[in-house]
Amino acid sequence: MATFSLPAKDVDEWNLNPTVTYRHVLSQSTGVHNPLRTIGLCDLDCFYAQCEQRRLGIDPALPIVVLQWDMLIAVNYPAREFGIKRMTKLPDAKKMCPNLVVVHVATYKDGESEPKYHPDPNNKTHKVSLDLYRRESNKILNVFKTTLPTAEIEKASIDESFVDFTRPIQQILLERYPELASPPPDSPLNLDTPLPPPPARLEWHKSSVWVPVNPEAEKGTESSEGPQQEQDSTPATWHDVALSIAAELLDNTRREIRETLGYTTSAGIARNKFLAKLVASYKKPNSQSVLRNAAIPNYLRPLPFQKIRFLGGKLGTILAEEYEAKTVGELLYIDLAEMQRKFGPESLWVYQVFRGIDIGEVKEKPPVNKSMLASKNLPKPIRQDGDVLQWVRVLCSELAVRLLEARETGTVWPKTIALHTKQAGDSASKSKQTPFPFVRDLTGDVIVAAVMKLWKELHTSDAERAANPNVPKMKIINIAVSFNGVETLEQGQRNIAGFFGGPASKGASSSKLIAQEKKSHEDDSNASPLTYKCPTCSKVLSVLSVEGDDEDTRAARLEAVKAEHEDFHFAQRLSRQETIKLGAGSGKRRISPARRGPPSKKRKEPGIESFFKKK
Ligand code: DCP
Ligand code: CA
Ligand code: CA
Repeated sequence: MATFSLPAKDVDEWNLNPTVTYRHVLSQSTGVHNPLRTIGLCDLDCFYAQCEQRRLGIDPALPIVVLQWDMLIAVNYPAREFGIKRMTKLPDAKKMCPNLVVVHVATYKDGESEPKYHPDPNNKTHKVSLDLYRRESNKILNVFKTTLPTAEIEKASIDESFVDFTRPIQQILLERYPELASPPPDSPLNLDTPLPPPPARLEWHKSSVWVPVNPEAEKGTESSEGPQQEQDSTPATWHDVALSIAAELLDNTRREIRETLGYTTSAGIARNKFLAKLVASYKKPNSQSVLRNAAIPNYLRPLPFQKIRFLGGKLGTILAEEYEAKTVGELLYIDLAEMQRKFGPESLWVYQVFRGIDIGEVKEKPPVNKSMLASKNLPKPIRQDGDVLQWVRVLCSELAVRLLEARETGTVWPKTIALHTKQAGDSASKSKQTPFPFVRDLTGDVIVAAVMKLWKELHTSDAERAANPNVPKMKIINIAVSFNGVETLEQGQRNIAGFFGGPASKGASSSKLIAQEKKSHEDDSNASPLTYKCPTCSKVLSVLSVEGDDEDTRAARLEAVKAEHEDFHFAQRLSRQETIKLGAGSGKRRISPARRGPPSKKRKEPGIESFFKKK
C-alpha cells in the first residue's frame, strides 16, 4: 500500500490502516481521532434548476436554466449536454439549445408583499427572492434529520450537508458483529485491545461508485455494479466496513429525498470532511462515490492542486511556480520543514490538504440565536432620503414573509431589528439596531416604520446635508435589514404570540412551509452580520451581500472573506521572504495589498480552509 512519509505527530491522521480497538467501537468520545470516523457530504444536483423544474412540473429530462438578471445561476444536466455552463451568456445558451427553458428567479417589488415570477424583472426595481430554494433546502435537511436520527448533521450551504456517520456506524457494527461488544476477558489491554480481523469478504455497497485503489490497472471498472474484484484485491479493513455501512445509510436518505421530494443528489463518503466534499464530485449527477483509505493516495496524486478550493488563487500560483508543479503528487516530496521555512508556519494546512488530512468536525449549528437578513446591492445607489423607502419596503416584506413562515412551526420572536447600509468606498457597512417592535398587529408597515427611524438615526438628513457642505455626498450601494436573535419561544413565553396579529401577507399565511434560519451570531446583541474583525491586523472586513444571498450562503461568504483575508496575510508574508524567487526580474508576481478584499461574486461556499483546523 502506498504511503507518504510524515512527521510522527501526523501519523495518526494519515495512517491509511490504523488499528481499530474495542474502544473505538464502544466509545462516543473518541472524536476526530476515531479510525472508524466516516463522513458524508451530500449536494443537490443543479439545485435551483431542480427546484424550478419541480415547481413548474417540467419533465426533468428537458434542458432548463435559472436566471438571476442576465446571469445563469443554475444549469440542469440535460442543458449541460448542449455545452451550456454557468458562465455561458444567455443569448449564447439559447443558440446552443433553442428549446432551452429559461426561468428567472422570483423577485420582490415595492408595493407587493410576496415574491412573484415577474415577466420582466429589473435589478433597478426588484429584489431577488430565494425563498423557494430556502424552503426546499429546509425540507431536505429535515429528511436528513429524520432518516439519520443518531448522526451528526451540519448544513454546509443552501444545497449541501455534511453527515458524521460514526455513531450510527458504531451501533450497526455492534448489531451485526455482537462479538465486538466486549474484548476477550483475558486481554490485558482491555478496551484498547485491537479488534479481530474484519470479515474476509465484504459486500461493497453496490449502488455506490467506489473510487479504485489502482485506477491505472482498473480503468473503466469503477462501475455502479460494484468493483468487487478490484476492491477485494486490497483487503477490506474495519474502516471499509464502516464506509459500506455509511454508503447504505446515505443511499437510503438520498432515496427518501428523491422519492418524497423529487430531488436528485450527489454524495461523497470518506474518512473526513475535506475528502468527502472532494469525492462528492467524482461522479455526478445522481451518484454516490466512496473513497476508501487505501484509494486516497492514487486519488489525490493526479489532482491538479489549483482546482482545490482556496488553492485556486495566489497561493496556488506561487506553489505552482515555485515548484513548477501542477498536481498534488508533484508536491508530496516537499517536507513540512521546508514548506514552513519558505511559506511560514501556516503552510501546515497546505501540507495536510495534499495528504487528505482534515480534522474538522461535523457540527450541527445551534438552533438559537438565529438571524434573518434581507439585503440588496443597489445598481442605482441611494443618493438622498427620498430614495430609501422603496427599498426598505421591499426588504421588510421579504423578512415579514420569512418570519411568518418560521412562525408556522412555533412562535418565533426576533429580539432586535437592524438596518445596515454601505457607502461606496467604505470597507464596512454602518449598522444601527433597535428592539423589535412589540405590537399587537404586526404588519409590514410597523417594521418599515421602525427601520425608517433607524435610517434617520444613521444618516444625516437631506436638509442638514444641503446646509453643510462638509458632509460627504451620500452614495449607498448596499442596504440590508436584519432580524436578530430570532428565537422560538418556550411554552411559558407563548402569550407573547398574542402580540402578533394577522399575517402580513396572504401568500405567506397560506404557505405550509417552514423557514428556519441557520445563521447564528456569536453576539446577536450588537454584532453586525456583515462584518468581521481580523485578529491579526484589526481590519474590519465587510461581507458584501451579493444580491439574493440567504444566511447560509452569507455565512459561507463570511468564511470565504476570512479565508481570503488570511490568504492575504499569508501571501504578504510570502512576498517579503527572500527565499521565494519572484519570476525573472519582474515584480508582477508580488502580491499587491490593493488586490486583496472580499470576493464579491465568488462561489458561495466555504473556502477549503474551513475544512481545516489550523494547529
Ligand atoms: N448558486 C448561485 N451562484 C453561484 C453558484 C451557485 O446562485 N455562483 C446557486 C445556484 C445553484 C446553487 O447555488 O443551483 C447550488 O450551487 P452549486 O455550486 O452546488 O451548483 P448546482 O447545484 O447548481 O450544480 P451541481 O450539480 O454542479 O452541484
Ligand atoms: Ca449542488
Ligand atoms: Ca453546492
